[in-house]
Amino acid sequence: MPPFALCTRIGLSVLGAALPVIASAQFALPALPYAPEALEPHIDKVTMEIHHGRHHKAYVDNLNTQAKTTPELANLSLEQLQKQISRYPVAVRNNGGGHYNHDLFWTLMAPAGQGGVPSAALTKAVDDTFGSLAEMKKRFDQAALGRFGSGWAWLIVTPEGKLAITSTPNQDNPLMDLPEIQRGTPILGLDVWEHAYYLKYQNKRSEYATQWWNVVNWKEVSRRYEATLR
Ligand code: MN3
Repeated sequence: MPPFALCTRIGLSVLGAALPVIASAQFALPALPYAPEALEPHIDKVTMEIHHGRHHKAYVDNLNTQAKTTPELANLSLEQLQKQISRYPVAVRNNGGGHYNHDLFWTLMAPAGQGGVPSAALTKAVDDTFGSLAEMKKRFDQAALGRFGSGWAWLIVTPEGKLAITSTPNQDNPLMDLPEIQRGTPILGLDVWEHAYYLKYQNKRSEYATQWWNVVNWKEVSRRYEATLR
């Protein structure tokens, strides 16, 4: 669990013991796990500030608005929500997916040089599946570049325990119970919406995807991979 995951839902009961127990928890914007400039020069400070403080915040705010009319949303963890997203309107899919995807994305990056390397277990799985880390990155980049319009590229662990690369449109993700989605547990994801790179890279999504590998947090990716083995 990322260090801030416990803060992603805030119960109203903290407002005072005199209140009756109210079930309406809220979704909350997690703090970035590093300073907004920490990923420079690969991801610039202003992009991070806008991406986190405005785009991600908007998904959270919208989801909280939707939770007012659909109170059961507030009783679901973010992961639970993804896994039953087909029950809800597309606005919940977009904003609930947006919240989950970004909550995950921040943890998958670290300042260059601080993200470590893939663990032995992850390295073996990558080699067994793709032949090499370089080949995995190549196919991942193909998924990122091949996604028309806005969306995400993913490295997932399938229900059979295998690694696979996939991509989703918009704010969909591989946890969602939707027929068009290749399902699995995401352990690495790249946001290829233009808001993630346009200020620094303009239309050059390929250059953004290439530079992004410098700030991948392999410690966290490895941890997430190994969690799927248990
Ligand atoms: Mn984004």
